[in-house]
Amino acid sequence: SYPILNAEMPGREDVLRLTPNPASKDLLEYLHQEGVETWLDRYEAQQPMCGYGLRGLCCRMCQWGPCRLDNKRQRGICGRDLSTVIMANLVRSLVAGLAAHGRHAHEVILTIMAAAEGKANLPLKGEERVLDVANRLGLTTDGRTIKEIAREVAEVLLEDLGRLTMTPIRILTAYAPRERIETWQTLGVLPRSGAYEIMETLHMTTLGGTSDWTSLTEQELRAALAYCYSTLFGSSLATEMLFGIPRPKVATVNYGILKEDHVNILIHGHSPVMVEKILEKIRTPEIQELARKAGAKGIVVGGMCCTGEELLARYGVPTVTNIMGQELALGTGAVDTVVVDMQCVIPGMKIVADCFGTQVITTCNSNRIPGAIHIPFDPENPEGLDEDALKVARLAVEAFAHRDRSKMHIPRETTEAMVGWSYEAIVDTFGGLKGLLELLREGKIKGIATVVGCNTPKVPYEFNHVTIVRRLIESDILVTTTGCCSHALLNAGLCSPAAASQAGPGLQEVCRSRGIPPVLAVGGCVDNTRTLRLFIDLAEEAGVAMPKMPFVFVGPEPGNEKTVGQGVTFLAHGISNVIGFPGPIPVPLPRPVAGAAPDEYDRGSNPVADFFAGDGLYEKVGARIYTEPYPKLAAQTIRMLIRRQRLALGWK
Ligand code: XCC
Repeated sequence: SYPILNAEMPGREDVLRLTPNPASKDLLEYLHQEGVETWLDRYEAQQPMCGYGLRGLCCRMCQWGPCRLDNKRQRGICGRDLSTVIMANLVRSLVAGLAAHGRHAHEVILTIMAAAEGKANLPLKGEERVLDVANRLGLTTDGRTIKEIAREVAEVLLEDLGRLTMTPIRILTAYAPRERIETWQTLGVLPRSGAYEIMETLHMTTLGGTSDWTSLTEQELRAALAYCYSTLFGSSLATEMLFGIPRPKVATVNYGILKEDHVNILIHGHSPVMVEKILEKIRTPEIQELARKAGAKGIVVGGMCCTGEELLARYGVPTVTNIMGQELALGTGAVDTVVVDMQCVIPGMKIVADCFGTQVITTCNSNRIPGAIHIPFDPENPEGLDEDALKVARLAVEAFAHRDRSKMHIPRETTEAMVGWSYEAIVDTFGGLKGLLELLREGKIKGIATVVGCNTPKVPYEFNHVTIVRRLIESDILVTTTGCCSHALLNAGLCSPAAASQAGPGLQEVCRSRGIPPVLAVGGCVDNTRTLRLFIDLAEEAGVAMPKMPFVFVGPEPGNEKTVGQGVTFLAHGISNVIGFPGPIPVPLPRPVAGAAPDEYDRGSNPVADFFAGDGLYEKVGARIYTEPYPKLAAQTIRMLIRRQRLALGWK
């Protein structure tokens, strides 16, 4: 039977009581008083949410339906059963995320080609990465210019994105551990490319496609591996080739970086290509002078979402907030212009922008917004890049003169952070992989948890991220973080070396002696590759298969379709997931939900939940999914998992 899920969703009071950043609380209250609509108002208006949709039991993959499946109607009109519907919905959302990261990778890879061919005025700042990837791929480097090598690497990355024949993804062969490749080969889940697996997934799940839900679990793994090695690696490596490998640096973050008497420009999205140029133009004497003429004391650039993380990691450009903070940032009334590229730019942001007269500039043809100024970057026609970036910089500065100063409400919070934790930066800080492994073995660091992902209104905004991570570092678990989660942790001060005082004795000593924070912000979401590479290489250094290592993937507040692939990527590598809110699977919760009537509890089990949370997936890849919406209990689950792994390894 298929039980009904009824998790406790927070109301406005819960959000205001529990959200950890005083600046967010302040702005949520302020905007509510001012009658400016935000996600919180629309979230309330959506209650109660559709129970079929919440559980992945609504099938909309043909025009016969939609079919809603439950205990009484266990098949859709075509005869498709519950498990197939749940799995089809899941794997479709995974490939939607794959498409998003794939489009991101595509833009950066084509930009490398344009830079290498001299069409785009962009230097290749990441020579070290170009050579490293070329060597791993076995390309000839002797006697060739860096541009020639970069061009060839970019061709491989592009092919990995779009290949249609059964040749393995070359980056997978170059970076994945042998033991895992053999496992995936045995399971028959080696992918062809990002684009192919999207096509195959949609093909398998359309009307009259597969009715064997277990074949969709295989496609889920296959598509996740394509997601990982063609789009995440594709974006992350290509961006490092273009703009360099980040190194540790100190920065200031949070809403208080916005200044009343400065031009405030926010950059937002995921692909840091055009914004790199815009930043260059903003720093020119011409634009600085223009700002002074407009009456500003200077120019502040602040970052949101993953484009923000990219600039934070590379240049220490301050970040402000994440996907669910974007409306709040504009609600300060102090932002003159927001420049957006692709993904996670919610339509609600423009509604708030219009309330405060904020200028919105879009730079990606895939992410148009009605009423915004559109100055697109096209890597296949990059000749106008400099001119267009200058145009954006000018427009952004000129907007300062039109700001309505009666509406400004800037919270004062600023937070210090140490950022720029690339794979190389982490390894160097610990004196090589050996050094970090030794700390793990002796138990000064008990394990590594990568705590990542979006925000969701289904938990009190940022509360789960911050609560879980506080508990983990207290237990000597080192944390790496990316994306919207990292904005929450950055603003909470957990990425500052001073946060070492909140860590347990072992981790505290490790951090103090190196002057580093217990939470390492490694970059945007595509840079989960940095943590994955660390996990792969540490396991190899230890001579232990990945599923045996004391590593955990944690997604406390999943939101975007892109997060599905992140979790399954780590699962495929043998790293268990602890997820804060159930995915669209009817998951039996471990206990009754407070306040709910007994018959509303989730009880029993179903084949898909059993597969992911029970032994099905575990027997294939050595990892499973744990679902725990309550953050203190989630932290406890993570501690137990790590403890169990350590005991099995014979580590204290
Ligand atoms: Fe988007 Fe990347 Fe999710 Fe945040 S964490 S909501 S995907 S910005 Ni990447």
